[in-house]
Amino acid sequence: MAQDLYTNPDYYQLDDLLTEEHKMIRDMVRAWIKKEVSPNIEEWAQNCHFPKHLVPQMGELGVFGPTVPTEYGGGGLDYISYGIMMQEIERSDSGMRSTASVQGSLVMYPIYAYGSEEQRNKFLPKLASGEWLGCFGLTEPDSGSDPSSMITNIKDAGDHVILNGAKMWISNSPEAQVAVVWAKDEQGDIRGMIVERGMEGFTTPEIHNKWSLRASCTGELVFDNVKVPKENIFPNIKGLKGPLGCLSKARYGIAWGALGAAMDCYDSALRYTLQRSQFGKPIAGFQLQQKKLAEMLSEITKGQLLVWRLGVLMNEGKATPAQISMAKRNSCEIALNIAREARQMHGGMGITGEYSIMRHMMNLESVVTYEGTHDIHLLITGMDITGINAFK
Ligand code: TGC
Ligand code: FAD
Repeated sequence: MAQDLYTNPDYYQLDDLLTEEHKMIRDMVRAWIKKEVSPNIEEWAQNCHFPKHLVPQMGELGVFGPTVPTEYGGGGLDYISYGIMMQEIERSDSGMRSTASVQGSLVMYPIYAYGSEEQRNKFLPKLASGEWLGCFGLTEPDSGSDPSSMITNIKDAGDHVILNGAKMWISNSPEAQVAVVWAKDEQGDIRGMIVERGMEGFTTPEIHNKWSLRASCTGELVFDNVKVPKENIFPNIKGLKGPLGCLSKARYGIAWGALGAAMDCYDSALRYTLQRSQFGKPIAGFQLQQKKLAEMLSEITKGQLLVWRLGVLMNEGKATPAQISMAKRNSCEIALNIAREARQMHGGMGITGEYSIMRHMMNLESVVTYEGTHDIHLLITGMDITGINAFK
């Protein structure tokens, strides 16, 4: 097991923009990652093992729902704190960050923002502590980038609804106790609801054979005439803006998180090229390697400034969905490019599990696809600046 020597690149003294509380949160999450995740993550990923024993620890650490008010078990923190947490977690593994961002942004957030007081009290504290794991079902086999085309549906049956359909590619689903599910009602409106494990007709088959996010479990959600009590339906939201509102929170976390993966790749590449000698000197002494390192650090620094500013806008309630899309897309692109360059800079060693690079690279292929693909986010920006919809 290679030692975890990570130190984050901070070329423009971004630390000066952080509060003491932010730095304390970062140091706490980093110490936990170094102790509990780094020594084992490679083996878990190689063996497609989801480390579910870490879920309560993540709850204790406070990474589930950090922006949810403390009265519901959340952290009551700001969005920069949330971003820092996602960055520290994803620098270890995108799958670990997935676990945290699904739980916080896609499960706890909608229960908090759209749920009844009873729903908040019943579900949020157990999700915040990690006693329960949640998942979020929007995507379907024939409905990915265009979620409005979903066919999963509910029919009124008195004090409950009957849910039928299937969701695909759902992070955490095989291990989740609760699922936030989006389905069309008889009027064709998208409604959100909480489906609980154990409800008759509800199953969560696992999806196997992934080359990416191997330490995160992914599955389906299958609903065969599931009776969902009406008290489990979100009373305060209707329409696609419900799930899209959750995605805005999660995409924000990914914008910080994917940069974390990039920072880990850069950190590793810098150390490796200083230590590895060929032709009688460290390979970091060759111009081609320096070009790669300088460009990596430039992109990381620009990305860091972008997500920090976005965090300020989030705190002020001023960030737009299109701004979030730009940051998610930018961070994913930077991270993938840096992972690919870093892989080459590690030579043959770059394909092994001795270094985190290849794992990051494979993980990032999912990160650039989920929560809206790279091209979808580009089209969101395109529509925002031109006013013309190029999706349809
Ligand atoms: P459109 O007509 O544009 O919008 C419908 C309504 O929603 C509002 N809206 C948003 N609200 C909040 N946040 C956002 N980001 C929003 N984007 C749009 C919009 O204002 C409108 O409101 P209203 O009041 O007028 O009804 O919808 P459209 O059908 O044209 O679709 C637009 C499009 C393509 C951008 C959208 O559907 C989209 O983002 N597609 C990508 C799908 C996606 O991201 N799926 C993610 C699934 S979950 C996931 O991947 C989890 S992985 C987690 C992990 O493991 O980390
Ligand atoms: P498609 O929508 O079929 O897209 C295929 C290609 O066509 C893409 O390149 C896309 O950009 C392009 N395309 C589509 N429409 C247009 C257009 N109008 N113009 C130009 N190009 C277009 N979903 C959930 O609901 N919950 C989860 O927890 C979740 N977790 C996931 C975990 C993993 C590991 C993965 C891989 C996916 C997960 N997803 C989840 C699903 C994810 O959000 C979708 O995969 C993603 O939204 C893309 O949908 P799709 O795969 O159906 O691709």
